[in-house]
Amino acid sequence: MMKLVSVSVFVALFSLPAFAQNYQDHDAGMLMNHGDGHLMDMAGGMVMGNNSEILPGGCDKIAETKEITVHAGHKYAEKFPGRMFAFDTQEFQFKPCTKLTVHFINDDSVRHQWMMHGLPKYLYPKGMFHLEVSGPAKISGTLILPPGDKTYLVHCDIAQHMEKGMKAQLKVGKGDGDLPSIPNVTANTVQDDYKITLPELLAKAHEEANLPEPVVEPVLAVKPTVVVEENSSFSGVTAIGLALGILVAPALARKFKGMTVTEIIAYLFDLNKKLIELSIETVQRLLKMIQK
Ligand SMILES: [Cu+2]
Repeated sequence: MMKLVSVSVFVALFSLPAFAQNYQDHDAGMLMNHGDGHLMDMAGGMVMGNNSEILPGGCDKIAETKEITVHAGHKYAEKFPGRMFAFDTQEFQFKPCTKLTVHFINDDSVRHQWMMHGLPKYLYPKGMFHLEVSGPAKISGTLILPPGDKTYLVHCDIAQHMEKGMKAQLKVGKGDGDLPSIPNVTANTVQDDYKITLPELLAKAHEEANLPEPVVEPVLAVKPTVVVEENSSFSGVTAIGLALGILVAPALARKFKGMTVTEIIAYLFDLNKKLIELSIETVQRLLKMIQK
């Protein structure tokens, strides 16, 4: 029995770090100030558009002081089918002129951002307020929200992270509408469908695009004996090549040196055939363009 107890204690002791997630804290005091509210540290933590003092135009005073903690990570997307990354909150709402401090916790071992767009550019470089860190880590920043009712996009701008679900909206006042494809808040712009088959999907796309019936290629009465490769770059590139070839015909004469008369005739015949095929193809293409 004692043995079992000591084993359990041993196991419990060693599994503790697994329960207590260790976040690297990117303390604001450790961040280097690059001016313009751009703070950075050597460990890759970054804050852009940090502003805890200057009131945006139209704000007489700070209406409220708020603090939020937002988590980012793969696990928050588990409840959203087809999504890979998410914030733990998809929608935020604050009074105009709120002084907002965001504590951003990245639970993943990749880089994530909490990036807000559309802010006044005279106060926020590129109109952005932006927290970014490679996880697991925590980073904090402060901004003062502008006046007026407006909905701001918040997302992670790392390639494909927003498309995979890391997207939210922040409404100041009543906001001015909803953004699409926010997990659990608004419908996806392109709805995933896991049951449809590929031919059905193609037919549907065809129907939605309202395309005419596919045009059947006209069949030539006399088929060319040599099939020219169906290559879109053929006509243009080859035409230029042939034109150049004709222009430098005297130089070609050297090519024929040592060839028998029969070989030269065969070569010219082949070239002529190619030219005819090319013109047939060009006419076909032109006809197709006219039909469209
Ligand atoms: Cu991300």
